[in-house]
Amino acid sequence: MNNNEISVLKQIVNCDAYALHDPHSDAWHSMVQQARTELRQQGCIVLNGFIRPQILNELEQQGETLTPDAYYTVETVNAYNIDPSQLLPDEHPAKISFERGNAFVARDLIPKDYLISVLYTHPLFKQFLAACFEIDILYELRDPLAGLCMNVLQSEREHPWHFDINEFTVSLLTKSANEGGEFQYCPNIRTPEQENLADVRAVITEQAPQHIQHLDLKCGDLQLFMGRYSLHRVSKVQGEKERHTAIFAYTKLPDVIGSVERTRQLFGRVLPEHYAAQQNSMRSDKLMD
Ligand SMILES: O=C(O)CCC(=O)C(=O)O
Ligand SMILES: [Fe+2]
Repeated sequence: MNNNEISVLKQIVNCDAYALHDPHSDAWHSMVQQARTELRQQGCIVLNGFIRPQILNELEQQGETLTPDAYYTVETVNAYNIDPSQLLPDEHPAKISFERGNAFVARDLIPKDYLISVLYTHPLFKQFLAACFEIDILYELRDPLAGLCMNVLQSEREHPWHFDINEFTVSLLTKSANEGGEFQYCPNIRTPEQENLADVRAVITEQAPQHIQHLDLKCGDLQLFMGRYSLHRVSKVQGEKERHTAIFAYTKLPDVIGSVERTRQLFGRVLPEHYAAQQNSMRSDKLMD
């Protein structure tokens, strides 16, 4: 690692608290150990104050310049993002639909010198995350639109209960709502082998608050999350202020590109790379979505 890369990292990350710049240090190893333990138990860890407080304003402002370019649409979805008209029993939780009102700014609209782009591609950031997730190497998506996105929730919009397609996600709150916009999740409510439909149904019909954890995220907190197994949502944003998160998606395998259908849903457009990759599949489990 050259000194320039280390100094770039130190301008963004609070390296006094999180020693990402020094993977050989005891501090780095104990941080990773703690993250692994919490991820195994809870499927989630929050690194409070991960970003240097001096640049939080810049981080928020950069996000604000991007949001006019987000793809705004309100979609009817279910927790699995599958077609609910397929043959499913009436009590199946995929029969319950919600309005997904979050908007995404795609990667090709985020300048390469923006803080979130620099962080997403930084080798020391990726090395640290790979270690936390107990993976040898994390790859950026080869998808020109997904991989790095800004997620925008305007007033009265919510990101309803769902599972992610990716096994794990890393996100960073860059602007918080005045009210609402709370991240809520049910740790490991399903496993690669078991859907656990009864509990999922209980949660999304508001019958099982005991399964739900609530996160009080602040701008600059980094969240590591196993979103394929933990049902989660962002509650409705209230008040005028928007909620913005940067979503850093990585995969265990190189060259991952999203499907044509999903790309169109999320970004409202599809590029030649998506059609070319249409045959590729990244599924590694037996789950339905
Ligand atoms: O915006 C967030 O905090 C989480 C977003 C999320 O769950 C997703 O994009 O899949
Ligand atoms: Fe998600």
